[in-house]
Amino acid sequence: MQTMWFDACIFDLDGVIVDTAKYHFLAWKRLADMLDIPFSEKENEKLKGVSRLASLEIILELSGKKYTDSEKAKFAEMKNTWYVEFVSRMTPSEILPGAIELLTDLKSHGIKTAIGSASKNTLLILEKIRIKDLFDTVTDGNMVKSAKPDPEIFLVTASILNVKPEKCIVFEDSVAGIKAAHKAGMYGIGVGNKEILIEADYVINDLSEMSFLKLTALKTINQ
Ligand code: B16
Ligand code: MG
Repeated sequence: MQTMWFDACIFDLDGVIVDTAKYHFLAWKRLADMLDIPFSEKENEKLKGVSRLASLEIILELSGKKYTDSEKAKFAEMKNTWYVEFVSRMTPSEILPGAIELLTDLKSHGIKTAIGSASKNTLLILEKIRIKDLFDTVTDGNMVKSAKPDPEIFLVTASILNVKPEKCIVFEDSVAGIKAAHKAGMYGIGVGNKEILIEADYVINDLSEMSFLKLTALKTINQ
């Protein structure tokens, strides 16, 4: 059998498989409005791929005020309750273009697939969109201590899959996620805007632009 330069593909969830970023934004915006903090889509970009508490810190910094840890915990819980209300109404129709086709293609060629998401709501989302069977493993924010751009989430995923980091490809929509992939020693494909994902090794608009065959041609290895 031909040796591939990659053995596994790790997919971020929010912004790659589903567009939950819009629900995160609506829930954070509600909190920001409640606290009189100016918050727009532009500031929201910085929250992509970042953990819940780190996202809250970024928003609270915009207020210039200090909050206690118990206030912060309460705000994070409020935001999550609103977010979960949106997510609970999700259906498989919200799976982004090309996701099912690419996952099926990869599996038919023996490539391992995984989710590597910072979200603690990953399992709920996967259940709602009924796609979990297409992944060999799911690693989420409940399983790691450090959030992206720390590489922990991707290194844990690679270790569960029993694949070397250098043989993993990460699909990410966030700057923090591409940094995390690189720190893990993995190839990082940006999904989204080229001007934002400048550090990515390659950028696509969505997963419908990628296939097993295209991936094999992306990088040649000297061995
Ligand atoms: P939760 P990903 C990330 O998911 C989101 O991009 C980020 O905006 C969110 O704050 C984070 O999950 C935590 O989500 O509050 O549901 O635990 O992009 O890594 O799939
Ligand atoms: Mg994401």
